[in-house]
Amino acid sequence: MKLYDLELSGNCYKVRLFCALAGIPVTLHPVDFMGGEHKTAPFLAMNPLGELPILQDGDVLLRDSQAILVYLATQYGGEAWCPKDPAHLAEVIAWLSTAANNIQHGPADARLIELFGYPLDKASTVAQSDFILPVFEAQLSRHDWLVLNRPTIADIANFPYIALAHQGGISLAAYPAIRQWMTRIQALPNFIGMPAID
Ligand SMILES: N[C@@H](CCC(=O)N[C@@H](CS)C(=O)NCC(=O)O)C(=O)O
Repeated sequence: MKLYDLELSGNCYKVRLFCALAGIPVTLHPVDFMGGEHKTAPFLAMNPLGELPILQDGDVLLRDSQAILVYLATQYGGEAWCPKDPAHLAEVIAWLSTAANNIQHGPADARLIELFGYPLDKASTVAQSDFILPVFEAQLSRHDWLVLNRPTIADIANFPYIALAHQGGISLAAYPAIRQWMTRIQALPNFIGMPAID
């Protein structure tokens, strides 16, 4: 199994992290992102959106970190990381959607501005963070994990860009339950970090 990867990408990291936690062997294929390799014809043939990560597992070729987590968890993880019953599965998907929307357009985009100079609207990323982080804080004040009473791909999908929020100038000081949840994730067996996440 091959992951087309970028070390500094939180979206790639969530796949690397999940593979480590679930014990799924994966070969990393680092992509020359700054050189625009992900926008070349062979890459656009794999992902017309021109984005990383991309996962190749035999004949299966997948884009989007959330979709990749669903595939890996259901193909290789049984029900441990992704419940099958419809109500809980839908809850997981709601949090995956939150990762791709609110967290992406909040702390993740704030980091893109501060770290990589992307021409995005900083005020909008701060407003989005101010909206969504209290939602996480409320949920995690009542529960150790986002869904069910155990870690699932819902936690893994949201963790990276919340843990990297400081790089976008978004403080987690007002969110003690989020910080405790991050500590719980970092204590999971076989946890791996990335630059700026120990
Ligand atoms: N929803 C996608 C977003 C992927 C994404 O935006 N990836 C970034 C790297 S973190 C990328 O490749 N961006 C392309 C670019 O900025 O040109 C996912 O979760 O995988």
